[in-house]
Amino acid sequence: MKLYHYPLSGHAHRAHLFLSLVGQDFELIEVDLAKGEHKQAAFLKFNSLGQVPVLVDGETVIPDSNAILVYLAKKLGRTDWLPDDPIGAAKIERWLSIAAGQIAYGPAAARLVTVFGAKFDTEEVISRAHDLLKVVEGELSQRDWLAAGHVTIADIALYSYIARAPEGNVDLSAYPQVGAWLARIETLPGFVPFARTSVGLTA
Ligand SMILES: N[C@@H](CCC(=O)N[C@@H](CS)C(=O)NCC(=O)O)C(=O)O
Repeated sequence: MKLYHYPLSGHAHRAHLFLSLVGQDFELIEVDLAKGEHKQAAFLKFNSLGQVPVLVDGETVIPDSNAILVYLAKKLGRTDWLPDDPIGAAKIERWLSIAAGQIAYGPAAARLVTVFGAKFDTEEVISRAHDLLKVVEGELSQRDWLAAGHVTIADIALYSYIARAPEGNVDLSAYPQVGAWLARIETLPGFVPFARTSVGLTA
């Protein structure tokens, strides 16, 4: 399999991390976002939105980080990572929606401001990040993992942008359960870290 990625993209890291955790052989192919490679015809044929990550598995092309998590778990028959039963699957889907919603418009957006100079309302995106972190902290005070009694793709979908939230000036110190959960993920066999940048609270 080939993963088209960008090293500073948390969406791409999400897919990279899961490929590594499930022990899948893969090749990383860097798409040069700075040079606009993602908006050129060769890449747009993989993802008409012109975004990384994209997974290519033979003739199959899967754009979108959460779609890649679902594809891999299903293809590899990993019901430990993505349960088949209606309630278990619905619990995962809830967190995938949060990853595409509150995470993207909260901690990911706050980091886009500091790492890439994106023009978002800084106060608003940081405040959205804290609103979400309070919810995640509350959920993790009841159990070790977000969607089941063990790690699932829900945890992987939220990991990268929460781990690097301080780069977007989102302070994680008020969320000890979140900190412990990040550490649990970081000790999983096959864990690969998301690149760090020295901006925001990590400057
Ligand atoms: N929903 C998509 C979002 C992907 C995304 O926002 N990718 C960013 C990098 S983090 C990107 O490629 N941005 C370039 C652009 O939108 O022009 C996913 O989960 O994969």
